[in-house]
Amino acid sequence: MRNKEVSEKFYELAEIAELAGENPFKVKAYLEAARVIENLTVPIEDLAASGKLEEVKGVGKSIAQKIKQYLTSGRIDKLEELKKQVPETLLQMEKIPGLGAKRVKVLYEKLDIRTIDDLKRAAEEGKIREIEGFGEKTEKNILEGIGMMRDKKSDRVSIGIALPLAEKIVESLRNHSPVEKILVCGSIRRMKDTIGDIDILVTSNKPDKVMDYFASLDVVKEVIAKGDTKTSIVTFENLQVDLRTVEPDSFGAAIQYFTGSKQHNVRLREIAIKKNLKLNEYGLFDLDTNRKVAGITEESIYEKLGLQWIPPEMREDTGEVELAMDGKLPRIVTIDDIKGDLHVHTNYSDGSDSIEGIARKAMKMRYEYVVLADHAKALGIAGGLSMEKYKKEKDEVDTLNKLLKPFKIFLGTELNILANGEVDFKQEELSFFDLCLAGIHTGMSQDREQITQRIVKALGNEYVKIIVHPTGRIIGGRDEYSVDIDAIFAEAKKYNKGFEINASFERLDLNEVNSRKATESYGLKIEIGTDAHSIASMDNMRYGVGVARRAWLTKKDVINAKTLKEFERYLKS
Ligand code: DGT
Ligand code: CA
Ligand code: CA
Repeated sequence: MRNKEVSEKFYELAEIAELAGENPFKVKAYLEAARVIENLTVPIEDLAASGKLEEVKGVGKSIAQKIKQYLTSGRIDKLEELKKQVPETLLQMEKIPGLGAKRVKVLYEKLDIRTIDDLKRAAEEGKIREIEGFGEKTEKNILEGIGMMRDKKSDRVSIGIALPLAEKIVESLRNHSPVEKILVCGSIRRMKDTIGDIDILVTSNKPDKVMDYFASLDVVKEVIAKGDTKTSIVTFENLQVDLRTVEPDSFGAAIQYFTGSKQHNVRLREIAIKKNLKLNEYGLFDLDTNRKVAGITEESIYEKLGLQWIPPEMREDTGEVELAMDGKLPRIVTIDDIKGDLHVHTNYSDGSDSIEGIARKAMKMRYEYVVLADHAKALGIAGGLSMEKYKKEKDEVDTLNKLLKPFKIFLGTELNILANGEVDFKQEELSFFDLCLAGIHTGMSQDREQITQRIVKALGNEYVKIIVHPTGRIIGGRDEYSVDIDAIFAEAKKYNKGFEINASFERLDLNEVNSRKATESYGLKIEIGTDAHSIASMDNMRYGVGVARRAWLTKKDVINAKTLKEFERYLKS
């Protein structure tokens, strides 16, 4: 049921519409719709599917259209349009305890308060209490609210939050400031699963212009430091972003240095010393003459150190330097090697998109196949399917496959590993599916022995081929459940079963350590699946591939790097 989610969108729409100065009747209508949807007792997606939205009180033609758009595409055009009209700083202000859209709008109109800094100053100067309807108490609350917002300690965030943000900043700088070269370095370039801060390097002949523009970006909550070569800001997500300008003839050395990791860089400097060279962020220098021997490109630095160029994802000093010295780096898997997504949810269960939409997206991503893996019946809250529903789904798959050839849709299922290690369906029913994935969705607080035994039992089921999100962690949400990973890997080896790197950026599970262990120590195969519940989330594949690359996986370790032919053979095995 997606009522809550849709309702929240309409609350957001109402707030933004108010800030944007939309007609008050419209604002009221959005608010009313949000409340009605929140209190509906039937799933709104069912009403939409049966064309009954407009029968709901408070839902007229235009609101119904917006609901439908949101349910199918995950966005509301009107909302996106309004967002462009309202400065991001106002939207953020509105989240301060004690302030709502109405008040933010008044502050903006009466005192020209546009940012949290403006607000703080006005409150400190006692200007806010003078506005009608505000008073001294409100002013005090606002100051406290700002304090609370700023004190919120920023933890590491998922790469799925940090990377798109970094890309947005890079695009703005590219389009609106005089940058020449620009690259995101640090842990993002290494595709680490969580990110502490964002490091961006640029070259420019007008660095001060670039710095000014950077500090004025609408993602900026606070400028921490602003200098000639480095500016640091904090975004509204509480993420720090460091922007550095470097000289063009040091760019290679600088991106090498600021990509890290620190441990990898330490190793490189040791190698440099042995060769009577010195490596720093400005270049590689001959110790006797102080002459620069490399620095413009990163490749030249590795080359002069006698190393193969090392992919950023491998730069953690876990053996990559030795291999690069011997010219023996593995060819790690790339996003282009991926030929299909084996874990996608459709609107048959709790996904938001149709089979055809998913298939067309997969084709656009140049995949050769996709596996639909809707939830099975035991997961009621996610609209888990009965065998009858899967059969209906299969009919649609068969019809589409005729149309989309040679692209191929497979019908899979995401089974639940129940508390006793059994799954949702009987063995003879499981034979119906092209691919059975299985995962733990409930009973995660069982003890280590119990959880391990559950998975061991599921691995023994001849139809279960892959264990999905094997440790259950949610980044920033939930720790891994307690499980003996070596025991389940050893068991899986007996039957040649696979494990998933769940590419959804809140999960990234298996993580890099366990993925590397599975392949290196146990010779197991890995499936990288997005667990997408919408077409847009199928793009999360790149985060899963990031984990795989950090785990040194090659194409042959990855089940969905198989061509369609090879994959069909795998399904039959
Ligand atoms: P993060 O931000 O915690 O996710 O991780 P990184 O790796 O992005 O770390 P960060 O932002 O502190 O520094 C970026 C890179 O700069 C780091 O990977 C290597 C380089 N770096 C920073 N500080 C040092 C240092 O003291 N020594 C060396 N060798 N390199 C450093
Ligand atoms: Ca960083
Ligand atoms: Ca940094």
